[in-house]
Order: sequence, then C-alpha cells, then structure tokens
Amino acid sequence: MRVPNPGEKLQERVETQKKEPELYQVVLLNDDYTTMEFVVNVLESIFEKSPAEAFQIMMHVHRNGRGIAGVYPWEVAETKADTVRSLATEAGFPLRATIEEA
Ligand code: TYC
Repeated sequence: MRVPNPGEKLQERVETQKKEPELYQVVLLNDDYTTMEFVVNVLESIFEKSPAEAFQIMMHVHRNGRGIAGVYPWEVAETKADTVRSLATEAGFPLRATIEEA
C-alpha cells in the first residue's frame, strides 16, 4: 500500500460498480399456430390480467409480432416465462416467451 506524504490527502477511490437491472419484461412472440384463446388464457392465469386486458395484449402481439405480458424481478420473470413455455409445449403450441431488461 502507498503511504501518503505528510499533509497529502489520501484520494478516495470511488468504485463504479455496474448494477444488474432490477426489472425484466416477459415478452410474448406471435406465431401462426397458437390459438388466440390459449394466449388469452396464459395472460389471465400466469400474468393475472383481466379478460379484457388479456385480449388486448394478445391482439397487440398478434398484430405487432410481440408484446409485454408483464414486468417483474428476474426470478419471477424467469419462472413465468418457463411456465408459458411448458404449458405451450404440453398443449402442442409453438408459443414463445422471452425475457428482456425493462
Ligand atoms: N397469431 C395467432 C393466431 O392468429 C394468435 C397469437 C397471438 C399467437 C399472440 C401467439 O403470442 C401470440 N392464431
């Protein structure tokens, strides 16, 4: 360690640490095969949307190719996206869900 000369102030070194983002979006992607009803059900059951909001989000994804199902801390977002994937696989639909920094 460097010893400061008498009278010399030790310069405080501020570490600039990059923080992980706090919140993540679960993004649903459109496809031609998953039924509208299935996507609405997913939005209601996994993302706790009202029937009207679920329908709106589903139609947004259908028209625009992608849309945000919800915004959560990383663990929650990951779990919800996993649940979407396994429900879709079980039902034989190719519905995809991804996670992005919010
Ligand atoms: N495009 C699908 C259809 O016409 C509906 C759909 C909406 C699929 C949203 C996926 O994330 C999705 N049946």
